[in-house]
Amino acid sequence: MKFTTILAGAVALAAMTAAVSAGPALKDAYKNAFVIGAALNAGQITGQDAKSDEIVVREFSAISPENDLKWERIHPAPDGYHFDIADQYVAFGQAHNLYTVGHVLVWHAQTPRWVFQDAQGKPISKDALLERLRSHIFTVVGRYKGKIKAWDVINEVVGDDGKMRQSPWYQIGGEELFVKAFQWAHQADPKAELTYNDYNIENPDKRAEALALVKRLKAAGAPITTVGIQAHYMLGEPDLKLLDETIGEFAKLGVKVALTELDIDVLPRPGNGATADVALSLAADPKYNPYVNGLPADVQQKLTERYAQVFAFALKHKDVVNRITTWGVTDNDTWHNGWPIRGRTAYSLLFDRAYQAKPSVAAIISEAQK
Ligand code: 9MR
Repeated sequence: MKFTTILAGAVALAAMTAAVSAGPALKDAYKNAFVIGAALNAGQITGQDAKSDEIVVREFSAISPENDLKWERIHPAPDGYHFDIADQYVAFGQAHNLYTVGHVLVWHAQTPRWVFQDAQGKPISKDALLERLRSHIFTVVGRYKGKIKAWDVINEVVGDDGKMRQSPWYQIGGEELFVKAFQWAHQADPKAELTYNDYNIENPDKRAEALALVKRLKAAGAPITTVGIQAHYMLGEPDLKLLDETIGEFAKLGVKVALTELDIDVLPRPGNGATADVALSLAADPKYNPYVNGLPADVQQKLTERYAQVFAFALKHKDVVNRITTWGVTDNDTWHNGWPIRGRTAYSLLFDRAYQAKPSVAAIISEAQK
């Protein structure tokens, strides 16, 4: 081979490497603080979205399954489990040495109705529901023992009114069901981190009940290790001082804290601000979808500052915070494109629609280097 050909190849390779690793990776910048994760959708899990996978492997040290380990996906009917995509998700984590999270065991959404009903469609007894849950937990947590390192055991069990959410799980099984869910998950994988996960628990009313709940569950013998602050934020809400306080309050209970589903919605939204209530659905109106042709520089700047602030507060508490996960990889994926109004152009994540790092990434990295 001619020297010039070799040289051309080397130059091309160097250019490629430069494009792939322009600066330190997020995971490397944070390796002395906590793991940094992204939620994966089915396209990313199965390798169809190879460009996102490249970002995940390069930048992140943890993964969560956005939808594919939820009850309706893996256990849609009483007599069978579908583990195809879930297995691929866990294999991806193993292949790339990523801290692999399981989401979710007990949730009021994306759980099929049959779980709570008998063959005639009538509500089942507490004992029958406990047995279904026990069997599900041992099957699923057991299957991925040692590979899934943290499970969201109970999700969104406190309502926005600061009272326990009246879900079928709670109405039929009471708090005892939550305690048992933690105990069974622990028996199925004694080393797994076990999380109570919720949104808006920075809000003082909801936080008060969430704190009281963690105390009650611990007192009743639930091996809860971690509280997951979902962190579905908007540009202006919540006041991030509340995040700072909330991490501090949970730390006092002797649990770790993870930011499990971080994203920041820049789009205007009618109504009462930051929430992640999946039941919310609002009518489309162009005034709520203002950035179809791109994000104005001043909004990008605000988004960047907001992301940097979130990470700065987490770093302040790095003795107790063990993970920050963003709820998706690029803006192509964010659930905010479809919620609470369908068909919008959202900008909630760290990588843009062309798979490029947004300015937020450099700002987050510079927080770790301060
Ligand atoms: O991001 C998920 C979206 O694709 C689903 O349509 C939605 C349906 O319930 O669930 C989203 O993920 C939620 C997560 O599982 C729990 N916390 C709130 C998240 C955003 O809604």
